Amino acid sequence: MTPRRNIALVAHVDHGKTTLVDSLLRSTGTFAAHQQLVDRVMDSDDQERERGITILAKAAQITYKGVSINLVDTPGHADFGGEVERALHIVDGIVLLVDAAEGPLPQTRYVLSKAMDADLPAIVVLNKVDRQDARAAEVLGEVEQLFLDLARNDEQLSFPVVSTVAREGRAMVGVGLPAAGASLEPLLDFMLTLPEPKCDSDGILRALVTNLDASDYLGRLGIGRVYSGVLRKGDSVAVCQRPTHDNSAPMLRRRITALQVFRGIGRVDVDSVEAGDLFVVSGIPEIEVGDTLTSLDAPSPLPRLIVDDPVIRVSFGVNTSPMAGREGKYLTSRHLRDRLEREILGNVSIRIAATDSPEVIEVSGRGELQLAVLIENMRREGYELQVSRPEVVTKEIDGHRHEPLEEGSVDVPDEHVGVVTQALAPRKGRVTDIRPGDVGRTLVGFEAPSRGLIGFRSQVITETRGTALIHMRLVGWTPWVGGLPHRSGAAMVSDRAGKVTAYALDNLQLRGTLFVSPGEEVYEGMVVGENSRSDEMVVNAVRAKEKTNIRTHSHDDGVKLASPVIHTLESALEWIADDELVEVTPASLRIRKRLLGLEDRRRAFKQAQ
Ligand SMILES: Nc1nc2c(ncn2[C@@H]2O[C@H](COP(=O)(O)OP(=O)(O)OP(=O)(O)O)[C@@H](O)[C@H]2O)c(=O)[nH]1
Ligand SMILES: [Mg+2]
Repeated sequence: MTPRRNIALVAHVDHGKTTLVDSLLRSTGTFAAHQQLVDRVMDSDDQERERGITILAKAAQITYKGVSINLVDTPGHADFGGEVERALHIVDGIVLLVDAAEGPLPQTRYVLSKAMDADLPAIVVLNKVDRQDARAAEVLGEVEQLFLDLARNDEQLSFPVVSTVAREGRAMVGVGLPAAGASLEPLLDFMLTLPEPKCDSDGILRALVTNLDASDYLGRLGIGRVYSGVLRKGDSVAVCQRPTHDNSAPMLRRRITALQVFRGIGRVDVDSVEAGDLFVVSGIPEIEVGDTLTSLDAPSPLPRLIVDDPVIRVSFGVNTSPMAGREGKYLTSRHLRDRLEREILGNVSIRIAATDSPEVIEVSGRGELQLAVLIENMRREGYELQVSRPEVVTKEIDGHRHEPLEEGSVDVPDEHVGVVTQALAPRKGRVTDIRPGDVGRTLVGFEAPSRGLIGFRSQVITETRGTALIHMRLVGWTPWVGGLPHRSGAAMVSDRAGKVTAYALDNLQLRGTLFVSPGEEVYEGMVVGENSRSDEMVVNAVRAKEKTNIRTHSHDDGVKLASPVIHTLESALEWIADDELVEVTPASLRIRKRLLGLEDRRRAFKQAQ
């Protein structure tokens, strides 16, 4: 049997995990010298490439000194923390990357504590030692302190340290700047000192599913690790499923029709996967994360892996705006439903549910960013839809309604501490800790209900002019905190269809902030801006200047318009109220009232009274 290692790369966002995987692939000759390799090859999804972040954990395989190493690249963004937790179940050690300038940040602590819980040994990589502001020796001190805080036993306190320039594939043992001609061998050699997978190829088959994927040809795929025995193509196995109300150990009998392992950045078909290796299995449409594949004769499931429940939900509806169908290809409820059903095939943390209306589907997930990524994917694929304001999922605990609670930290320049504390107060947030960070910066720790934190990130980023580093994650449930303030102004709503004129906007801009520009087409019930006051304002945004006398220049003379607020998908979803929707099409984002006609809104308002 080939000796092997399973290793996860974990770190705070942007500390260089995916870049290091590139260099490991190159330096082990996984790519032929002539092969062109894009940067961050593991970030294969379009949005991963554009946003520059990893969203899904993915595995690649390299061979070094005769040892086959599965590398699991994980996301550093907190919305995708569940991906990291599940990845830790299939590895036997971790590479903890820390940016040599930034030092350990909140997600560094989070992933390290999870690794320590699982008793996984670590290699510490001080990455980006080439940065002008690198302070590797100091950062190592901070990392040591972090280990002291989190270690469950003394063994966990000793770990090898490597300094790297991941981007250039250079490494050296200890702290310093690797020489110009250095390679990644020092790091690879330490990887071989991480433990071999503990496994028993002779035992009863037990294979845990820790992730899902989907393929156009093969349907739903289950990804995971064989803990004991051998998983064989063609064999029939027991699939141990999630317990239900009336069955504490539900089980299916299924045949393994196709089996793969990771090879380089791809996957290859195999006839069997031995204990200790990672597998990709197809042909079991019911497969879920947490399931064990085991022997039919003597089923022996592994402890079930719990997937965190979604905490935020929105509704996806058929686009009913007067402009529906102009830009998209897929418009019907059938299209939406099929697309969402395909999504949950391979996406563990998204759930969907039917609603009273066949035109509307409820979609829930782990965070705003996660849902935004899904919506963005759909519009790029040619879908049109309308989306409601995100709301949190609540839960009854001891007869009381609870809502999700998050803890977080904001790293800001000293002069902006007030921005953070003032943004938290109305959101029912509580500052838990204020301490000095890097020179001239402060770390503000806080706790707040998730509901209050919708929009917090964009507010703080804007008000600190992009200088804040924000990190939040779910920690549990808190009793419902009651009403929370939303935006300060109400909607400015167009009362008719037409093309926006500069002349009309010139007047309207005195009353609030505008979302549209001259020439843009609007419809009745479309939101064109935010009124400075808190009552809805119905306006004519298409009014043309009366032609009392003839002018020499054609444009609305001398009108000076402030530039409009251009909403992103995320900011539009945060901004809207319950009686509003965001209309999403491949080319446009518009905000609208649910009820487009003024009379309809008046009637609904009266009925609600
Ligand atoms: N100066 C310098 N920059 C680096 C180095 N390694 C990576 N980077 C840069 O750091 C940025 C983030 O790198 P990624 O590899 O995407 O980081 P990541 O940890 O995978 O990020 P997430 O997956 O989103 O958590 C990129 O712009 C890299 O080019 C390095 O050794 N030196
Ligand atoms: Mg990455």
